[in-house]
Amino acid sequence: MRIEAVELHQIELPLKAPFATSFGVMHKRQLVLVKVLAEGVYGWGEVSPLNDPLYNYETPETAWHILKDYAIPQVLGKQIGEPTAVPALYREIRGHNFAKAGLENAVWDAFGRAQGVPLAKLLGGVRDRIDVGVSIGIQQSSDALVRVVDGFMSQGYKRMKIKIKPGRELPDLTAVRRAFPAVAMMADANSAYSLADIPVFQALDELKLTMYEQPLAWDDIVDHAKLQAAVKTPVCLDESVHTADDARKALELGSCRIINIKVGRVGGLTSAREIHDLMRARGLDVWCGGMFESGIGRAINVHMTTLPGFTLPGDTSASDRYYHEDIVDEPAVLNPDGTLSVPTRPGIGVDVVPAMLKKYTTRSLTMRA
Ligand code: OSB
Ligand code: MG
Repeated sequence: MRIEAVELHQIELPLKAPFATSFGVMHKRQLVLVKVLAEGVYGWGEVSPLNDPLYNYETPETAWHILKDYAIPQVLGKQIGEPTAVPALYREIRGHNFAKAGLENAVWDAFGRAQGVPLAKLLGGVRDRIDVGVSIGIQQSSDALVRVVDGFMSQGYKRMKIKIKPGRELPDLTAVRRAFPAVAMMADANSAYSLADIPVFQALDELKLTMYEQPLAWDDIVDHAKLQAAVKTPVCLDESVHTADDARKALELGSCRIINIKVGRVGGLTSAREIHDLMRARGLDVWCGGMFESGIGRAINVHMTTLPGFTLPGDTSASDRYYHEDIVDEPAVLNPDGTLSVPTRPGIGVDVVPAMLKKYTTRSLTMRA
């Protein structure tokens, strides 16, 4: 298919509740939606770095620049045989994976719509519902955290991911474990620790967490190997894996036993599936991370999670966990059994509601071949 035009729409969605991590508090979510137009069909993608360069170096502003001035010009007017051919069109651009993912994933959606096939099927997915967990920010107190966990458990969420920071991890996680002896729970440190904290993680080993997510530096895989050798709980990498080659090196070093795949961080669905394939070939678990996506990004995550190697619940919570209203029809709703149903219509299976897009858009751009 020939790419005739690409639109960018930056939106800002108010979050229902501020979200606190070891790197700060977020109140509003800025996202860039990408729409490709090609031979009578269209496709949507989403660019989802944090508003500020605190998770990786990207922001909505850097993504806008990279897309407008470099990536989109390489794609406009090109004849594309399959979506996996998109990354090669801009392979000279180093990094900026969230920006690239928004564009590539929009092409995947367009192919699904053109062929009348759901994205899950195009990718090789095997499920029609996926297990979901919830990522919980740092709360005022351990008691408050226990109440929040209780609320999400009664909604049906299958796994509690708790953000930790130095000094709060033992009291917080111990309180949750005492209150809920059997709940599946894990901790995400977002790089707040160093090797000097090995004794802290050895103490946490007693709490039977399913994993420690990105405990050490955001660009490290060497120290993580030392930590993994010293603890029983599996280490999961998030921030420091961007390609299948990064994943291979991390496994060779013994830096992790699990990978959180975020389609944006790894540059799009082609790369995400490569990492999935590599981990699956070695019998290791992956799961789908989240970036507070809108209904577009969430739908893409849900389709990706249908691949057979996504064996653990993802951070693909329902729309109402984040937002009062979403920009898509139909927003993702949690089933009582703690799953999300995979959309069955062609492509990503959801559509942007024009009135919602208008309400939340802060800037737009159209580029034509
Ligand atoms: O580290 O997984 C993370 C959100 C933004 C940036 C980084 C992370 C997160 C989350 C929330 O944990 C995931 C979600 O619910 O979308
Ligand atoms: Mg994380």
